[in-house]
Amino acid sequence: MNKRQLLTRIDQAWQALQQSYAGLSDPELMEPGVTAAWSVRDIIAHVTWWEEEALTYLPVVMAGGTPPRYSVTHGGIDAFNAGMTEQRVHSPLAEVLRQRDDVHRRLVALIESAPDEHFVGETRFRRRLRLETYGHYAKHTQAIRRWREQGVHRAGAEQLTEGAILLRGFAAPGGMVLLGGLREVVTRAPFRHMVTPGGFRMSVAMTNCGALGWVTDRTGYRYDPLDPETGEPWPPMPESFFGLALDAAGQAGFGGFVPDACLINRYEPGAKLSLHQDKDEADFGAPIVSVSLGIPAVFLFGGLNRTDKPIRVALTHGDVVVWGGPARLRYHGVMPLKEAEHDLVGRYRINLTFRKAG
Ligand code: MD3
Ligand code: FE
Repeated sequence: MNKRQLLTRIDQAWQALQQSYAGLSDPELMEPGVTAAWSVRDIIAHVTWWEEEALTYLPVVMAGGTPPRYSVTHGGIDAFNAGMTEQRVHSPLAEVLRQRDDVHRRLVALIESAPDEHFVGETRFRRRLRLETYGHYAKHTQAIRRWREQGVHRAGAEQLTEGAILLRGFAAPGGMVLLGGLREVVTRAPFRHMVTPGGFRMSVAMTNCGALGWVTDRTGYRYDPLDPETGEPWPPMPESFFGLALDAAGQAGFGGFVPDACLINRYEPGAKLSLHQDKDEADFGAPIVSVSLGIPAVFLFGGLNRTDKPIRVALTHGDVVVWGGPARLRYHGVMPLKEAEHDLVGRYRINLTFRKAG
């Protein structure tokens, strides 16, 4: 395993850990009892504490020195862990989360800058890194998953399946601002009915904003920096769109999500979207954030095979779903819309999907 592979492994273990508590509310993150008396917040603080330990001593190891044993510095591992919990117990959640990101970023930077010699074979550097960081993320990930499966109730956030987090009404307070942004986008890139490679006109009207736009025509599907109707770049993503996508992804545990594409779908009653996978994007590690506005729809959420029986989820104005991790490549679609009318949006359903396409 070279440095790149090691960084990938660390990142995967790290993302899995973030996923395990995605969608939990602040009070839920503070609930004791996940691992013994520890809350998710305590577990995060614990992991961060160990990463800080690695940050302190890995440079010593790299310089050829021998870091002190835990028994010397902290009276043994159990005492170390207990002392950590004691110290962090009063730090506010926001502070713990800030530290989590800050320390982890510094750890990754340290590994990136470490000379290659430390990655050849089972070096002291590698051993110490594994024991103090990624080697024990999985244990905590599993503990949090098990705790959640035991049926915790969350207000507002609902896990549909692993990796699919429904934030009911999340976008509703900003609905009018979003629709203002949409108006600006469609004056420059109007809704149009695209044609599939098979020659069918889609019942859903589409447009895009952001650096890349999803398009389909007789030649196939692709992301394109230019709107084929105008030859111009797609309109920029309105700030309200971008901010919402980041907030929702953050709520669902995808802190670093930076979308470069927003596909906008417009459904009239009767319009539908057949079961499909979203796989034209470059990086399936990034989630997709979808925002529903206007009249309600029944969303179909299937499995990894087209023939897997989908579950049905009613999505209505303001609902946001974040699809990541194991849910990212599931088949999904939208049932034909029923006739309805919405106060702000009229006889339409608008769906924004934010993606990292390039
Ligand atoms: C599940 N749009 O534009 S958004 C699409 O409501 C699309 O307009 C639907 O599917 C709509 O491609 C659904 C929800 C969605 C988007 C991407 C997903 C669900 C997903 C990717 C993987 C799994
Ligand atoms: Fe899709």
